[in-house]
Amino acid sequence: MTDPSFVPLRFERRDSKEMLDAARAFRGELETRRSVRNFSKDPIPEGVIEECLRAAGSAPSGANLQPWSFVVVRDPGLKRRIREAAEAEERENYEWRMGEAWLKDLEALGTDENKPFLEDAPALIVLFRQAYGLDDEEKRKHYYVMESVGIAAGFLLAGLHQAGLATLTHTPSPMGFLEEILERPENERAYLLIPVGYPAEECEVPNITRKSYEDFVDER
Ligand code: IYR
Repeated sequence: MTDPSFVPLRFERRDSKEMLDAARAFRGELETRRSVRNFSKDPIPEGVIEECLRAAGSAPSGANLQPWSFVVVRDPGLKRRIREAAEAEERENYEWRMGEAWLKDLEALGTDENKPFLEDAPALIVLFRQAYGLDDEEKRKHYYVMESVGIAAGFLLAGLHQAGLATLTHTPSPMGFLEEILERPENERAYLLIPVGYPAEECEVPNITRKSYEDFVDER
C-alpha cells in the first residue's frame, strides 16, 4: 500500500460497439434494482457475498487508505439484537424525531417502525466508516471518508444486484447501537446497514418513478 513504485496499467480498449453494448447492459441491469423490504429466509449460495465484498474493497479511496470495515452478520441471535435495537430507534423516529414533512415524504414507501427484514434476510452487511486509522494503536488521519465509503457501498450494491441478490440500504438512525452490538473499535462509525437475500415470494415494491435524464444531467 505504501510502495511508491509504479507498474504498467492493465487496460484494454474496446471497440465502440462493444463499449455501447456494455454500457447499455450495465444500465439495463442496474435500472432493475429496487430496494426490498420483504425478504425470503432462503440462504445465499456460498461465496457470493465474499466476491461482492472483494469488489467493494477494491473501490478508490482517499490516499488509498480504504477507510471501511464490512461486518457480515448471519447469526440469528445477533440479527435479533440488531432488529430490536433498530426498532427501538425507529419507534422514536416515527413518533417524534422525523416530523410531519419527513413522514409525508415517506408515505409512498409504506415504511414504519417494524423491521422484520432484519431477522428474515439471511445476511446483514454492516458497513462502518473509519473516522481515523488505528494502525499500531496510533491515530492516523483519513481523508474523504464519506466519499470513499459511499463509493465502496455503491460497488457493493451493484455487485450484489448483478449477482442476483436483493438489498436494502437501511439507516435506522442513530446507528450507534451497531458499534456496540458488533463490538467495533473506537475509530469506527456505522455508515450503512444492508440486508441481503432473496425477495420474499410475491414481494411488492412502491410504484415510484425516476427523474428523466434531462432532469439530472446537464451536458455542455
Ligand atoms: N429510517 C426509517 C425512515 C426512512 C427514512 C428515509 I430518508 C427513507 O428513504 C426510508 C425510511 C426507516 O427505515 O423506516
